[in-house]
Amino acid sequence: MILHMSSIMTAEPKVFSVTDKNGRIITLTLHVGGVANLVLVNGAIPDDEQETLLSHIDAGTWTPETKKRRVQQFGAAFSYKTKRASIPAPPLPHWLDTILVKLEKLKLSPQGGFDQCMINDYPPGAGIAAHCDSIHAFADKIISVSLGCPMWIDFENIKNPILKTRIWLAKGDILYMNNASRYDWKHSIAARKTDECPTNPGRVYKRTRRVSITLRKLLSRPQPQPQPQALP
Ligand SMILES: O=C(O)CCC(=O)C(=O)O
Repeated sequence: MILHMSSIMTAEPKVFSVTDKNGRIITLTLHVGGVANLVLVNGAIPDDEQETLLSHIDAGTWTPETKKRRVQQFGAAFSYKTKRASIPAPPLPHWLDTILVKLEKLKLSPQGGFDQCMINDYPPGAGIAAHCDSIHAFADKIISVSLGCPMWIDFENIKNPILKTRIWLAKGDILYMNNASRYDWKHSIAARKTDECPTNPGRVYKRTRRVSITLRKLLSRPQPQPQPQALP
């Protein structure tokens, strides 16, 4: 019998460790939170690299996405209205290379590499509604890099919404959604000002700013816009 991976709704987490070039131990959890094929890479981005990334991001131009959340897009701009990434956007900036190289080494890149990036800026109280990234715009394999304030990300199974779980995203963590975790589950971040502490559930702490970098592979590249004809 051939069992398609996406038919596995939940799976037992498995933990692996690798050492990076600076001797830091990075922990990878497969099927994190019981979500099949979801991978969490703890501490993937060291503090100094996080600061460099944030300074590049803060030198960029933001577009409001909701009342609170703002975004920067590269490669192509995704529209939540059309569910397509067909709007031309600047190419992926070179300062993303440190992440892209890391993802290649960890074997978390799609064939041909990532070519679309959305940076989300979450001020305290902002979240993102439950969604499964558009299957019309993006291929399998989606990355979210967390910078700034740690937060819970919620997962809910689309076919069986009773299956829910939450995963703690600390700064410098990378979350990798592929196969079942990309297609069969919605993910969201609750819009609220405080979060429950993961190690001490009785305690809450105030949220501060979180920034995430989402990397995806486009199903098709935006067509160049026709140039206006010069008047005779
Ligand atoms: O902020 C995150 O980690 C998730 C972002 C996300 O879901 C998206 O960009 O579609």
